[in-house]
Formats: sequence, C-alpha cells, structure tokens
Amino acid sequence: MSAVPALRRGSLDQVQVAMDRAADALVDRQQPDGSWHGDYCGPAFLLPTYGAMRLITSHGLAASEREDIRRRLEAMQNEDGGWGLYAGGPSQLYPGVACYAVARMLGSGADAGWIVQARTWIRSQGGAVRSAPWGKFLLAMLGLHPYSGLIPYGAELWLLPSRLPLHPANFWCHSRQVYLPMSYISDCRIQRPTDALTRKIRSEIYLRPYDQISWADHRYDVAPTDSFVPLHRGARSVFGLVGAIQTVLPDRLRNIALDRVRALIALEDEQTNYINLGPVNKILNMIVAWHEDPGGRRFRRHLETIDEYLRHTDSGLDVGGYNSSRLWDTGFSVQALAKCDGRPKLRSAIQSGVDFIARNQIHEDPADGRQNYRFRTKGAWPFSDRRQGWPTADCTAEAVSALADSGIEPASQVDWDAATRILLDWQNPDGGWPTYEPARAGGWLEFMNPACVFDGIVVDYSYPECTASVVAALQKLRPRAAPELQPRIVSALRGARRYLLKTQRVDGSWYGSWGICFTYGTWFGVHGLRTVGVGPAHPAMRYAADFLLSTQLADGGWGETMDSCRQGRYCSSQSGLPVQTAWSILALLDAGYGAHVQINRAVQFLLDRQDAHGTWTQDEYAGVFNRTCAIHYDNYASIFPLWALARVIQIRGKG
Ligand code: LAN
Repeated sequence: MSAVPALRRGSLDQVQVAMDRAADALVDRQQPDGSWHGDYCGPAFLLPTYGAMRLITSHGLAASEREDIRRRLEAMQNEDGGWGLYAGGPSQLYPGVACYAVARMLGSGADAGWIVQARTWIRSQGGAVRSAPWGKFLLAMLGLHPYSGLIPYGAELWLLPSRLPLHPANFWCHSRQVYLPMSYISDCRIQRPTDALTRKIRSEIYLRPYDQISWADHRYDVAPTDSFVPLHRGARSVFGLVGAIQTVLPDRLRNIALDRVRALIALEDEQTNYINLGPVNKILNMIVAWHEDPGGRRFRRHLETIDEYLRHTDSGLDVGGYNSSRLWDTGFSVQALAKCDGRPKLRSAIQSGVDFIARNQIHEDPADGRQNYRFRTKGAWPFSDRRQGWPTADCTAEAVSALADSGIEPASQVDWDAATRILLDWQNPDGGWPTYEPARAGGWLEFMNPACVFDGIVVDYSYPECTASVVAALQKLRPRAAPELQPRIVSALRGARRYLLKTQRVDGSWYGSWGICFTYGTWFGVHGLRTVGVGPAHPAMRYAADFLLSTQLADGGWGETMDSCRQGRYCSSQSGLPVQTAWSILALLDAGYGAHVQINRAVQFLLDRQDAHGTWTQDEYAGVFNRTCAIHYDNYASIFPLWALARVIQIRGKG
C-alpha cells in the first residue's frame, strides 16, 4: 500500500498545518497544574438528587441557589414536558418525577408553564407510582412516597457472609457504594418533614389521592419508559424475602446491620477524602453524615468537597458525572501531543502533563480496605486525581501509555513495578479487563439489577476498551518489568487476544460501553489486537476495516447516536461527527488501511470542520455509561481529531 492518493484539496502540508493549529489549541486548554480539565456533564438525574440533598440537609436555602437549580432544571426539560436520563434524552418517569418534585419544593409554582407541562407529562405516563425504583427512593426522601412501598434496600444484606454472591460486596463498586447509603437512608426513614407543600405535590404527581394508593401493589410497577431492564422475577423473590425478614428481625440485629453500614460509609468517606466514588454516593453519603450529626465534622468535610462536583453554567447550576475527568483527559492529551513533532511549546506542555500524571499515581492500598471489600490500589491511577482514591484499569493503562509515549522523564518518581503488578492482577478469568475491580460474580448475577433504567450495573465485566488500553500499556511496561513478571505478561497478552477475538461481532465491530458506540469499541478492539500481534492480514482486521469502511457517511465523516448503545445495533447520525470520525481513522490506520482512499475523505472532513481556533466542536454526546445514559466529554473534540491527523502524517509521511 505504498501509492498514497492525494487528498482532494491540498496535500500532506495542509494536514500538517491543521495538526499544528490543533496542537496549539489543545495546549491552550491546559490548566496551570498541567492537567486538562473540561466539563463532564449530561446526566440529568444528578441535579435533582443534589437538590433533594440540599432540601433535606439545609435549612433556609439561599434564594439564589434555589433559582440556580430551578433554572437548570427548566433548561434540561424536553419539549414534551418530561426529562431524560441525560439532557436531551427521551423522557422517562424517573428523571421526570425527580426534577418535578425538586423544582416544586424549591419554589417553582404549580401554575408556571413548564411545571404544568411537566405535570401533564408525568400524569400521562400513569403518575409517579410507575417510576423506576430510584425515582421512588428520591420521592421517599422528600416525603412524597412511603418508604414501606419501596423495594427493600436491606442493610441486613451486609451481615451475610461475603462468600455468598448476593452479598452486596460482590456487586460492581458503583452499585454497592450507592446501595450502601440507600439502605441506611431507607432503614432510618430519613425524610424531609411533611408540610402543606408536600401534601400539595402529592396530589399533583399521583393520579389517585395519596392515602388511597395501595403502595404494595405498585412496588414493582414500572412504566415502559423506565423499563430498559425490567425487574427480574428472581430479584423480586429476593426482595420479597428480604422484606419478610426485615419485619421479623429483632431490633438488636437491625442495629448491628446499621452500625456495619454506617462504618462502611465512613470508611468510603475517609478513603476518598470525602470526594467519594461518584456523584450519587457522594450526595447520599452526605445525607447520612448530616443525619448522624448535622453540625459534625463529617458533614462539614462533605460540604468542603461538594463543589468539585458542581458546575456553574449559563443556564444555572449543574452536577458533573465525576469530581473531574482530569487524569483521563490528560493521558489522552499527552498521547496526542506526543505524536506531533516536538516544537518547544508542545514539549513543555507535555512535560507538565507528564508531571501531573506522575504526581497522581496512587502509592498505597486503601487504609482498612479489606474491611470494605476494596481491591488494591497501589501503583494505579484514577479517572480524576489521586485524592479520589478509586483507580481503574484503563485509567492506569492510559496514564502508563502517556508516560511511556511522551519520551520525557517526569519530575516525580513513577512506580513502574507496582503499575505492572496491579494491571496484571486486574485481569478477569475471561482474559479481558474490568473497570475498577476483577469481576466478583458471573454475569448471571445481573438478574439482581434493581435500577431498571441502567444495564450492566451488577458485575464488573470485562470490556474491550479496558482490555485494549491495558495490553497497550503492558507492552510498554514490558522492557522495564522484573524478569519474574515476564511470563505473566506473556500469558496476560495471550488471554487478551483470546478475549478480543471472542468479543468481535459478526459484522466486524465491537460494542463500546463507555463511548458511543461501535466506532469507539472498534477503535479499541483493533488497537488491542494490533498490540497483541494480530496483523493487517488477519481476518479479524479485515472484518473490522470492512465494518468501518461501510459505515462512513457521504460527508466523509462517521457519526453514531445513543440509539446504538440502547439498541445494540449501529445507528448512524445524520452527518459526520469529529470525534467518531477520528476514532474511525485511528482504527483504520491500526488495521493497516493507512493508504485507503476513504481515509482521504475522512481527513478532508476533519479539515473542513476545523474551526477558527484550530479545534473542533461536537455538541452531540460521545460518552455513555450503562447503555442508557449519555455523558459529555468536553475535551474529546480537541484531542481525538488532532491525534488522528498526527497519525495520518506519521504514516503517510513515511510513504
Ligand atoms: C465513568 C467515567 C470513566 C469511565 C471510563 C474510564 C472512561 C471507562 O473506560 C471505564 C468506566 C468509567 C470509570 C466510568 C464508569 C461509570 C461512571 C463512573 C462514569 C461513566 C462516570 C459516571 C458513571 C457513574 C456510574 C454515574 C453514577 C450512576 C450510577 C448508575 C451509579
């Protein structure tokens, strides 16, 4: 493939100019601490959860804060009057009732146009009795639903031996850390005091008078909008059993369970410097800390860090999906910049990025981590920064790749050996890598998913993306690794190869779970295979390339929508999107298609869409989690198109 067809308008020089401008633009976005930081927003269920927490824990909320939350809730409302799980997503009852209740309690009048519209939508879906369980839980905290009508979030489950798969310790960390405070809050019946407003809202969100509703009949009643994963019969049986046990359990045992849960929550708070694993358990743990002692140290510590989750936008206050995406964005930014030729400006940006990454390696395991079922953390990197304390396999891997590719020595010491060991220990038996912890149960345990609106939340499965990131890092760590680790690395790579080949779909693509969607998964799938020695002649590479070549749009770009994630089949957007286009180019280059004429059209697409600042914008989401919720990665449109152009130049420059 040596004959390289010329680009339609211009040549490699033009690509070079575009790349240089893009690199400058990315450097301009770097923060003084060396990191890249951007908005990480989109999920619309977080703001009402935060609002509920403020309503419960703060007396006399400032008028300006009330207004800031209300404005943002209104801004995220859909035209049909409802709210999606993420801003702009199809309306669902859970976010709908949550946003409605919080808006009303923060002072939005029952007759305001948007509130009337919202109420009409909620009632047209059968009212709040049909919300997914998390919506009912939020309503219960606000006094708008009896706790007795919820599925039981038994604190008692934490008293079981953790060898039993049903013990929450075996759940994906996000689920268990959310269900932990949920069990405490529901067992203690923590609730905003009932007043006239509560009674008024009760009459608005239900179709029947509140005291005539048979709550038990609606415990498992979930509207079609909220039933992405219907409650499994087996799970209902378990909940039924837990509920029955709760009614006969002596107080003494219940108190032991609550003490245990309280201790586990306190451990999570301390281990994460009160930042917590994510926004949901952060907000719920705050309610628990407040309940224990409203004026106490722990609630104060929580208040000090909550700002890290908050975003002040033009349309009001919003809650981000994590305390930041700094480490992740910095890892990718450094890798993209390292592929451009090393002008001094870029080199110094890379240096400070590398220093940021090196400073944020975690050098210890969680204090008392055994007590709360934590996996090791020594040697690893998290998604945001080390204070948060919950590293993931792929964040660790991308950090390692950035450090290795930069060709620059970081100012602080990196523990390469610990990084290698933890990456090896993270591998699942199926040969792939999970997110935070090796899977603790088989996929069959997913039947216990009690959320309905999210999928894949019970088990830390292997993911092609995480797997590909890790194998790339292991290859880079190999030359530095101790001799006794070499055979382990070889066998880990062999397992990864098996896993990646097995997860490729018949159409040649991979399903991506953390980016939208097949384009994302296929970039990682191809890159991972290439890293473990699968060459361009291998049929898996051909299939993957065929898949990509067949999905290119007429404008030369690629674009996918959230429907891909939800439906599990490729759903193209109307026109090309810069981020997905970049992922596709990168995948095709890895698959050995660097000279293909379709790459020219794709590169031309990127050149045409580059803006006056040298960067790209993409309003459409590129990130996703748990198949149903989109999330916006602010820096992706500045990183990946640059990365793709730099690789095109690397490959074609040689030709
Ligand atoms: C994230 C953010 C980062 C993301 C990547 C590192 C990109 C991915 O490759 C692995 C999974 C991970 C760590 C991830 C998992 C799910 C998260 C934590 C999120 C998408 C950010 C928010 C989301 C979290 C679950 C939101 C809270 C909702 C619940 C259902 C608890």
